[in-house]
Amino acid sequence: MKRILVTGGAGFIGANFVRYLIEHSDAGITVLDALTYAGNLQSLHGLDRSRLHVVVGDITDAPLVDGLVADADAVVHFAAESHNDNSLFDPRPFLDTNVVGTYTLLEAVRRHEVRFHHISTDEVYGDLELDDPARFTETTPYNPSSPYSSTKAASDMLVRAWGRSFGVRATISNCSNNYGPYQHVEKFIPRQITNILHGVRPKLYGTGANVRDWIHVEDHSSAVWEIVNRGTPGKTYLIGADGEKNNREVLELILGLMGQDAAAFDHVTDRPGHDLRYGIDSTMLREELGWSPAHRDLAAGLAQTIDWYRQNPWWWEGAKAGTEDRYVQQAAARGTEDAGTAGGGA
Ligand code: NAD
Ligand code: TDX
Repeated sequence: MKRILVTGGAGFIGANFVRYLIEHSDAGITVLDALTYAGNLQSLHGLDRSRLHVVVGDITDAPLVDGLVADADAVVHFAAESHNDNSLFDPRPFLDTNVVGTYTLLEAVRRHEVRFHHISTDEVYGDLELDDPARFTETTPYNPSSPYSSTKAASDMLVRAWGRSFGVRATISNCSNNYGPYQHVEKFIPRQITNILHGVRPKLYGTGANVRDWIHVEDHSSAVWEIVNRGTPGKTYLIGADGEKNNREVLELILGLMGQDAAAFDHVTDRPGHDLRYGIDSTMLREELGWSPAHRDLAAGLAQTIDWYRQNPWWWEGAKAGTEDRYVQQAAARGTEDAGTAGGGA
């Protein structure tokens, strides 16, 4: 493939994917990113600009999208509003970007007959009981819980319909929770690491029994690249690395790795509608495309991630105080005052 259009390439996973492509392919890359609060061009620092072209713009801008898609051999679509807590506070941007934005891209790839890969989430399947032996598979019925996950589910349905009705050559991947460098400080792992670096006690929602299935972002990138190259249009692939752990265990690991007491955190009011457990069965991807994750040790991956945040405060410090202020505002709007750290702490 000569030119890949990566939407959301200045976000956490998109930027890591661009870095992966620079290293593991010879494709030219065009990034289309609106640089919302979650986008950061610094996440692409140091990359070979002869292979990377960045366009600042919105995926709902149909004429802009049409021109960029016309020049691409494939589109890999990461751009989204991605944070559940924000979707509970103000759902509208989630509908605009995740639903209308995906529709806008689908119409363009349909017109220009360009291969499309849609990045989605395991959250479309709802949640599992803690003791359920089952995990999500490609045939699990959709049952999203939050405004965020329902807009991702809607976008998946659009992709399937554009494949069946208009012959768009599209694949979908639904991945579990990613961690690694360049993740916004609003998300669980970087929020707690940067709180500890600021001398602020981490915040655990509810009891912390909720389980997430963690995958290193590099493994997500390698899986997506396999699917883009060798996946079967019309198919959905689940991406996961058998990394289930509850939030309390993850937080205790982080505290231990950062030399803190395992109990040095605060329980705060739970997220409304908080999904209990996600778990991915990625057998199909592994058997059909021979993919497997390179990072299998969460403690080692967390140690590397902690080190990255320690070494790169220039990348995250600018977003920290505003993010914590947003948590305070969201808690106040719900009448629960304990979820944020006003002013980012210090
Ligand atoms: P992110 O919030 O870090 O990045 C999203 C990027 O999209 C930002 O750079 C932002 O500026 C851009 N963007 C937002 N609205 C846009 C618009 N209207 N037009 C153009 N660009 C826009 O998100 P992320 O964590 O990197 O997630 C990327 C994708 O992966 C999303 O589709 C998300 O649903 C999916 N996903 C994320 C995870 C996870 O653990 N983070 C897991 C599974 C799937
Ligand atoms: O301060 C916190 N304390 C806490 O206990 C935060 C921010 C989160 N949590 C909990 C909520 C979740 O159970 O940690 C878990 C992970 O939270 P997030 O990082 O907000 O991720 P999650 O809601 O699980 O969604 C993520 O994975 C799936 C991504 O943000 C989504 O984009 C992706 O689709």
